[in-house]
Amino acid sequence: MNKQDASPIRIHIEDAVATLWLSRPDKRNALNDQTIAALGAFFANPPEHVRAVILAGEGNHFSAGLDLSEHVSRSAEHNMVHSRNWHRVMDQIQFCGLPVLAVLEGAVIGGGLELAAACHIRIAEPSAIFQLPEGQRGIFVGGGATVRLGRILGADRMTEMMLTGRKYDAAEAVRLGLAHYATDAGQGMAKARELAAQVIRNAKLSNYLVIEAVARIQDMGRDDGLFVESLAAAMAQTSADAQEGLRAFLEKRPPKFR
Ligand code: 1HE
Repeated sequence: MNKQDASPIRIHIEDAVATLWLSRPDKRNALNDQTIAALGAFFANPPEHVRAVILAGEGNHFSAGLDLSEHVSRSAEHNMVHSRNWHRVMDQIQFCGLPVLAVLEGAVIGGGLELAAACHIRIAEPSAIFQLPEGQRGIFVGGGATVRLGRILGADRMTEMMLTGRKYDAAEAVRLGLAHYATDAGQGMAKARELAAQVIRNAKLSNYLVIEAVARIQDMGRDDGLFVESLAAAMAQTSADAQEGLRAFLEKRPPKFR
C-alpha cells in the first residue's frame, strides 16, 4: 500500500471512550491535509455512544505540527483556504459537545500545540516540549493559536514565545496553563483514561453545556455572557439529570444519570 493511503489516524473505542491516535510516527505525526481531514470527519460526527475522546500520538511524539513538506509550494490563496480549514476542524474538536483529552509527549510543536489547545483536558508527560517555531521557519501560526493560545498564555507571553522560539517543558506548561496535568513517563494515557472515566460520569447535558458555552461566553460582552449563562443554567437545572443529581446528593448516594 502506498504510504499516503495508510490511515493517518487510528481509532479505538472502549467503554464509551474513543481514543484517536495520530498515526504518522515516522513523520513525528506532522499534520498533513489527510490527517486534518480525518480529524474533521471524526469530530463532525462522533459515534452516538461515545461520551469522551482521547487524542494521542503514536510513537513518542504528540505532533510536530504542520506538515512542512506539503506547505512549501502553496499560493497565498491556497494558504488562506488551508488555514481556514484548520480553523474549521479545530472548532469541530473544541465544540464537538464531548470532552476531548490530549495526551502530550515529545513534540507539541506549532500546529501540534494548536491542536492540543483545541482539546479540553491536556495531560503532559515529562518528554513533552511545547514550542511555536513558526518565526524560525519564516511562517506564521494558522491553526487558531492567536485565539486559543493567546487566551491561555495572554498575548504578551505568546508574542515572546513566538519571537524567541523558546521551548517550555511539561512542568512549565502546567504552570502556564498549556497543560492541566503532568504525569510520570508512560503514565499519560492511564491518567487520560482515569479522567475520561470520571468526566463521563457527569450528566451528559452538563458536560455539553460546559464545552459549548464556557468558551463562547468568554467571547461575548459581559451582559450577553450573563444572559447566555442563565439560559444554559435554565436548561441544565430543569433536566431530568438535574433532578436525579440533586436527589442523589440529598439521599447521600451516587447519581444515576441517563
Ligand atoms: C516532518 C515534520 C514536519 C518532522 N513536517 N515532516 N513544525 C516544526 O517546525 C517542527 C519540525 N520538526 C522537528 O523539529 C523535529 O522533527 C522534532 C523535534 C519534532 C523531532 O526530531 P527527531 O530528531 O526525533 O526527528 P527528525 O529526524 O527531525 O524527523 C523525522 C522525520 O519526520 C523526518 O522525515 P524523514 O523522511 O527525513 O525521515 C522529518 O522531515 C519529518 N518531520 N517534523 C514534515 N513538521 C496551521 S499553521 C501551523 C504552523 C506550524 O505548525 S509550524 C511548526 C512546524
